[in-house]
Amino acid sequence: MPLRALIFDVDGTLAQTESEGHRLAFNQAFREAGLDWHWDVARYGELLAVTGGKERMLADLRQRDPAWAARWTAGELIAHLHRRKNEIYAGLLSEGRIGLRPGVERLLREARAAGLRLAIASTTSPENVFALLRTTLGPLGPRLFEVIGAGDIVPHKKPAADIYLWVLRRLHLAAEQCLAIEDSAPGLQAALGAGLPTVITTSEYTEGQSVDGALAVLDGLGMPGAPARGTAAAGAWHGVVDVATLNAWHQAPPGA
Ligand code: XBP
Ligand code: MG
Repeated sequence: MPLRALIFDVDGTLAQTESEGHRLAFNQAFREAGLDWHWDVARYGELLAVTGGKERMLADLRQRDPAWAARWTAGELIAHLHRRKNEIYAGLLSEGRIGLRPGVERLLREARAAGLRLAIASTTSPENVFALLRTTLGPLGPRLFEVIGAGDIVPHKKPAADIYLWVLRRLHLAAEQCLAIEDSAPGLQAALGAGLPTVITTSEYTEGQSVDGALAVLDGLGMPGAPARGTAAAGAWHGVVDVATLNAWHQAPPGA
């Protein structure tokens, strides 16, 4: 089946948003609320195993203080912290502190020119996705994507396949007509669970994660003069991931 659409993950894939974006915003929200919580880079890396900001805070609190976490006011606090964290995160984006990863804008442009449809499947809150697309691609950035699936619109976040299945339904496409681009093991599990062939571009926190089953595992999408490196099937691969490359991997998956 010909490739018709690319479905992008957001955090880690479109941009390195976690350590200098979400993490900083969480810590500022904690401080403003008078809490002595602080997530350093290493602790945040561990906590990324829990997808979703609200879920991540609750998991951390459950580990540190299960009695506190069980109180009904914990839910209220977490909802407040999450709202504030997203406001702070939007502020960091509007200061231009986070850009798209190299090769992302190139591939989006090439994909549009080739008539491929574009979509987003993310665990993060919709307002964060829209803010990132606007600050990096301009006010109409979100409109490049025909379907944007994000946050709590599905009952189960990645690694569940729900968000990808939601996006596929709205695209009216079969999984075999699409290709997912992800950066993490939970993201890959979600995409594969929906039947999607998937390319991994590892990010600041996900290098070395177990990503068996991906079409290719690369350190990025690459740019002319700065190729991506990694593996496709069992073999080493380097180059610039363009529409022709994705079509070739999609039609004849490496190692098939
Ligand atoms: C990454 C995530 C998110 C963000 C924070 O999602 O796990 O939880 O860290 O987002 P993805 P919220 O890679 O699927 O885009 O605080 O808005 O939940
Ligand atoms: Mg991700």
